[in-house]
Amino acid sequence: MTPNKTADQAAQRAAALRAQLEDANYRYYVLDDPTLADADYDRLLRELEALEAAHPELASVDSPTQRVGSSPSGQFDEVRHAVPMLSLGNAFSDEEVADFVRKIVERLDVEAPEFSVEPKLDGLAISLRYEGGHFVQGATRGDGATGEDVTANLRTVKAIPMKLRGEGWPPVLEVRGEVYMPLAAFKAYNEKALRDGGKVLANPRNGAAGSLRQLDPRITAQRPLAFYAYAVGVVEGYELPPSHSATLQQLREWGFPVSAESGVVAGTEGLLGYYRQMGAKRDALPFDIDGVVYKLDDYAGQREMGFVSRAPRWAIAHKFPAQEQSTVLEGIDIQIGRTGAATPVARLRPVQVAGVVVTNATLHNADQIARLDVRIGDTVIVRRAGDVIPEIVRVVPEYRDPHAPEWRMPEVCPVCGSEIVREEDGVVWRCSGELTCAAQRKEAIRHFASRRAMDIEGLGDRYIEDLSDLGYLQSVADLYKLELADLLEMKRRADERDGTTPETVKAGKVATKWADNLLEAIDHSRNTTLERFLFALGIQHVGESTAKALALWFGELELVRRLPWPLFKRVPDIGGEVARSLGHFFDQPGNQQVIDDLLQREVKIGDAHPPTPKLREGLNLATLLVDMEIPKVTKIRADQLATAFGDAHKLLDAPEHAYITAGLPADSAQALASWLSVDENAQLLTRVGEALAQLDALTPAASATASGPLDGQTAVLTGTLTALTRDEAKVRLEALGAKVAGSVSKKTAFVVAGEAAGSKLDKAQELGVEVWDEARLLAFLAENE
Ligand code: D41
Repeated sequence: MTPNKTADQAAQRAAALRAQLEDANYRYYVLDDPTLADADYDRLLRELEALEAAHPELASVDSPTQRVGSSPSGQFDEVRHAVPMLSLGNAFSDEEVADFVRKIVERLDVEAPEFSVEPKLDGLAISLRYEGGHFVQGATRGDGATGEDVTANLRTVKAIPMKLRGEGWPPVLEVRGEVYMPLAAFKAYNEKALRDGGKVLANPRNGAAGSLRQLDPRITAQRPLAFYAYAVGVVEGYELPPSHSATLQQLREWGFPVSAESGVVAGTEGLLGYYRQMGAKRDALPFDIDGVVYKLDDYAGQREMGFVSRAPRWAIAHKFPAQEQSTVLEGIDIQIGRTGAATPVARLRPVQVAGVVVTNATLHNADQIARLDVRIGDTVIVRRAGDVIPEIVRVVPEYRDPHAPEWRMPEVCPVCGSEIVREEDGVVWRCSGELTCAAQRKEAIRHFASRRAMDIEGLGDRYIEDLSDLGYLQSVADLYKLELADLLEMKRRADERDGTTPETVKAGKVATKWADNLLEAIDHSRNTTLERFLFALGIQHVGESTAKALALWFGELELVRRLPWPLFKRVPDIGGEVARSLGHFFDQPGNQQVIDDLLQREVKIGDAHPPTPKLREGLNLATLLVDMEIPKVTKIRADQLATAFGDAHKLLDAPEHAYITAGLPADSAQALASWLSVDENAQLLTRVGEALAQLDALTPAASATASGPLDGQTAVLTGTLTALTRDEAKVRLEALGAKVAGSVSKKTAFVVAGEAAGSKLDKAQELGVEVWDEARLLAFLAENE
């Protein structure tokens, strides 16, 4: 582009650029099929801007360059709607919809009238006026008769065409529709506002309404607004198609976005089917909707039905249950989780939200409370969407008691009185009481008994509460001490406390039956696996998959409970944080005591096996020195130290200058010496050295000192296994001495073929290699592990 083009050339180029940019908008907003990359759009737009600056005579209000907003106006002028913008009646139930249809059937004498159906967007209704195909004025609905002139703001909404496409449009056309803010844009806008310390939008609806009412169109231009057309107003010099659906199609051709979710259905059944379909889709839509709208499709029928006050008898909105309600925040409780995390929970005056009574809402953490600035006694907006836990969206500041103090995290745990401390990440607060805290103890027991842990059926929250409160459960190990008399006594005291004393023979029998069942379930849980047991202990950061990995790699509890933490890092996917958390847990004498008690009370871990031979691969002083996370001791330095000293004891006994002789640079040598001068660290190194020796003895190198039933045999796994993963099968076969290979040869001892096994199975059959199915594998493992 050169600014000194001739006026003619410039005009031609500007027209071409505008056409290209408008086409890009149309493809993006109407067809939902963008072809121009954002960067290219920007490039063309800048070229057009430069051209218009160099040739002021080319400027035009409907140029794509004007989408950035003109300068602010003092106020909005009034606009009278020549054809009033009607309001819509609401239906909240299937019966009301049936009534609506029945009236039409009766008056028009048709059997199953056809309806145009569309989602009801939660935005702001507007009217757009086009003269000669050019956008000339846009107004809000206002009271339906008079609205506000927001033309300048609407010019910034890229989904609204400034010029109509195609040809043959009416000389005067008013299009009505909804301006809304798509959810992704709303989220992105708020995230940016939070980062920049700006004001966040309360919800997409307010976002749309507030943006259109900005006096400065340049602010509106920053707001990501969109638009859907759903009706026409004044139409001059043109005969519309005979139905609403055909009109929408025509509007689409002229360049207006029309919802892709709109359609035509017949009769009450059709409407209700559409309602349920949209209800199911609601959470997945890229915009908020608060219901659906039904419009009699045939215009002749519409005219015959007419209006009542300002609402058409031929259209109705069928609303979804509201997802937001206001209520009063009566208090903020602190919930203490299994690991002590202190989570604030809002106690609400009960309120119906989307058909469910809500009494609690999550507040996530103290930061969230500060961000929302919620205070006890506030009127708050509660939202419940889909299956998610209800949450507080915002406070209604108008109803705030001016004396309400800011909320603060209590300094001590409401359950045990221990200090509540803030974690390093600054977000999580934790009760420091650990197992002296009854709340943490109860949560620990609940977790221990849960289905995926020890699976004690029938031990509900209520019983955990009562048994703990009455002193029967100090730790999870006490579960295995419970006797029939304890349970009956607990039940009696709980009934007494609650004022329910059903001292009848029948009640006595019911209680005994319940207690018998629970005792049986507890007894049943005694036989467990290492994986479940480790998971059940409720160690911070140790979920099911970590527990499983530990069980597979180390094989037996005695090992796991005694290992120093760096050894845990030998397991793939276990990093420093999880390893330290394991170490910390097993370093607590109280935790070791609980484990002793459990074993003594005959909890049996049935699947002990030697550590996997794979453990040996990384098991040497050098890797462990790296795992210990000693400052400035990198892999190279660790190798040098291991080569020079051979074992942990020698390293511990060596003076600092020996590190230098070993090849360490002065700064590493110094860092190591100062690290080792801390008693705890020296002890850790001693323990690591001992563990190394112990594991060396336990995990003979795969081929050398063989001792498993599959020693010297090579197995191949193929196909899909159902009861265990291939990785798991591999580790377990290796634990029994097998070598697991990737391809079948004459040397293969056996092939384990799961479902849909392919060429490896063919090969095995061809070579006459033994083939095991999954059942045989499981039987073999059960027998030999
Ligand atoms: O999506 C909407 N919010 C929507 C609103 C819609 N899809 N259709 C609508 N149709 C009408 C009539 C039938 C009167 C043309 C409406 C509205 N009205 C409406 N919006 C605000 C008040 C009325």
